[in-house]
Amino acid sequence: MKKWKPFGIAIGLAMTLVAAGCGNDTSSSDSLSKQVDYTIVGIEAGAGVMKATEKAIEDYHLDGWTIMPSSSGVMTIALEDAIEDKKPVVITGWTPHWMFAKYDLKYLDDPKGSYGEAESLHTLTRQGFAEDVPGANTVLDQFNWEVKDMEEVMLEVNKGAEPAEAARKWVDKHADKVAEWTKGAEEGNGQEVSLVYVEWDSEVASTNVLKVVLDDLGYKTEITPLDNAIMWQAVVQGEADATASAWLPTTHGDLYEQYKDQVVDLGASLEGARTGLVVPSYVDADSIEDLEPKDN
Ligand code: PBE
Repeated sequence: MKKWKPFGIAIGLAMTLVAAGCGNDTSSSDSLSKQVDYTIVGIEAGAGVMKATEKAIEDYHLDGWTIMPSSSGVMTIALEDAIEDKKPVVITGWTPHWMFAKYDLKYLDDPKGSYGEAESLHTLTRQGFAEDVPGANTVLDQFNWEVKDMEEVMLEVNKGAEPAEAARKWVDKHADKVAEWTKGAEEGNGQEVSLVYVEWDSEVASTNVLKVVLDDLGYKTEITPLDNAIMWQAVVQGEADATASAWLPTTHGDLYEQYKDQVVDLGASLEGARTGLVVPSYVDADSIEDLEPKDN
């Protein structure tokens, strides 16, 4: 799967460039909406923020706007390219994310609430996991950190560290916090634990940290990246033990409604998350209401 990633990025990037209006006659005196060619640079098609953006386009009557699906990696490349040229760009963004530490960015206000209120990241397990592997379940249940913790791991990865290395470094540095998660948890004896996630930078961070903590406690943790909908199904069907990648109540609200009786919700591991439309601070817009429909 990894092998094909650069290929995917190249294709996605080509799409980005085409859609970002190469060959389009825009000038800096045009409105922001025209300059970005009425296009929002999105991420993976199955992401909740993509659905929320479709809703925003309806809620704000942004007729003629397109959300370009790509990947989380391609989206950040499009953002970096725009910032280098000081050009406008509108992306689907979320917090926690390293991009807010690296660049000067802002969320566009969302007075109609298309993206919901503050989000929490929940940990879900398959039914029966607590009985089968109680020690690991205790850790997953007690797993709880803050936006700044997750961002610390994400920044390391963005600087080039392997996710596993960045996770190890964070765990070693925050032994007190980790001790709260493992408190009272039975040690493992090589039992396997399978965690599924989506390759969003935030979920790469949480899942790799959980793997280090569970492995240190004697479990043998396998982590597998999947498409969002398939990830939920894997836990529902018991093919995977758990995920820490559920964004609630809005982002994955539809999946939660569909599956809530077939999974065990261990509650939030992180509060104060958020999704929305994000632009560089130099962009002349503060609200989604400042975007204009395409008139033709
Ligand atoms: N995200 C990051 C996900 C949840 C985690 C905001 C890209 C989504 O939109 O589904």
